[in-house]
Amino acid sequence: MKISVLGLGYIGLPTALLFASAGHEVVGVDIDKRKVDLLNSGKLPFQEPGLEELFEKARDNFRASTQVEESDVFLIAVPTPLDLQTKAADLKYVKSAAEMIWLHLKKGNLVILESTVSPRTTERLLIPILEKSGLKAGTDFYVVHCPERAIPGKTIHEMIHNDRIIGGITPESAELAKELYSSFVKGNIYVTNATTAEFVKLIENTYRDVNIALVNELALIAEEYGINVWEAIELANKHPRVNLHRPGPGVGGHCIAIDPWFVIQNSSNGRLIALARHINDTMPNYTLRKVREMLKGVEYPTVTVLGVAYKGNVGDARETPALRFIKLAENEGFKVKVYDPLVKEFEYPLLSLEEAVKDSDCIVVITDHEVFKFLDPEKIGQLMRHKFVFDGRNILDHEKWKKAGFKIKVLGNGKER
Ligand code: SAJ
Repeated sequence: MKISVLGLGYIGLPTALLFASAGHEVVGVDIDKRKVDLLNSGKLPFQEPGLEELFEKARDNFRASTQVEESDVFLIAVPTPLDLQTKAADLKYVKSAAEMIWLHLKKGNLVILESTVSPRTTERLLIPILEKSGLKAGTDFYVVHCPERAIPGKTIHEMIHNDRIIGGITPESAELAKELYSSFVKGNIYVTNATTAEFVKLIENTYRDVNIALVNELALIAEEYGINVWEAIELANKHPRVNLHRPGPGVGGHCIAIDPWFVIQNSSNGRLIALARHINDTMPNYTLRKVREMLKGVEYPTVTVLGVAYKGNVGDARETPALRFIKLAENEGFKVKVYDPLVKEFEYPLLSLEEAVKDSDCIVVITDHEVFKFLDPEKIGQLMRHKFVFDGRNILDHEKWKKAGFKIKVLGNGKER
């Protein structure tokens, strides 16, 4: 098959390379000429475990281009960001991808939408654009929504091994796409209709968001009762049907914090989902409140943020709760310094550990990077002005830090009062 993949981002590029390494002829299309040139010269625009090896394997069957050309299959993997004003999916990239495709559409082609969208987008937005070709969806060409489900940091492994949901506008569309994905997917592939598939993708992330909101709320309640929520969660999870998530200083990334809005954008319901979003969105405010309490009396306080990636062990800072925390802290007159050994690009200067802790009053752990467990509190303490730590993820060895003279607060630990 000749496959054109539109959008060479975190999902589109690995998907294109997986199809290419399975023997298909793949053209990766992106409007960013720099990215296209980079790929054609054998370089990757971003890092992800296993991507380099995959690129090597796929190179003979893969090339990048800024133009769409005739193909058997067109796969759309463009971003669908949240429109902050309407709290709905911004579909401008899906629209422009579809506009590029219909000009080259032929009888028997398959069009796949992988981008995350709100229910009915395939039917109501994508198909009418494709039918500008004069061909009829479901009769002349095939259309499916096949949401990606891979987690950053393990994208390639999960793309191969996770189960997949394919929603066809007709059963034939779904079967055709199923056969195609079978060329590299080792998990089970389940078929349904397009609107259900759109909904399924969204409710997976909504499930996670609502569950995280639950533990975040429990963390606040536990503090009031003088309970350590981490101990309580561990004990509750001994129950065979309970699996509580981990509280934290906020929920970031381009999925969990966004997709719940797409579920409710065209629904008259969704109070719980919206409330969960609000609880998670305001965790950075709560974190700052706790830090302020710790630093009461300290003049012109400086805090050091440990970790600006949106989650542990990745270098991705998109929609990170750290940014909200930093902005709120600056608004209140805090000086903020940032240390994250995994992140390469950020709105604020990324300092060395020594620079970041020098003359600081408090370390605030926002991201649960594994490497933070191995920091040396003795050395760090010698550089700081005051020795306070707020551990928003409960990842540090608190006894070790206390021994080095630090006063520690852990999010959700009410036993510390
Ligand atoms: N988080 C918590 N507590 C937890 C788990 C996560 O505070 O117990 C926070 C993280 O720190 C992070 C955010 O939530 O800020 C999201 O992280 P995540 O690891 O839950 O998810 P993502 O956004 O990296 O990837 C999710 C995955 N979805 C699910 O697990 C249902 C992934 O499988 C999806 O493919 C991806 O969204 C996506 O692209 O939609």
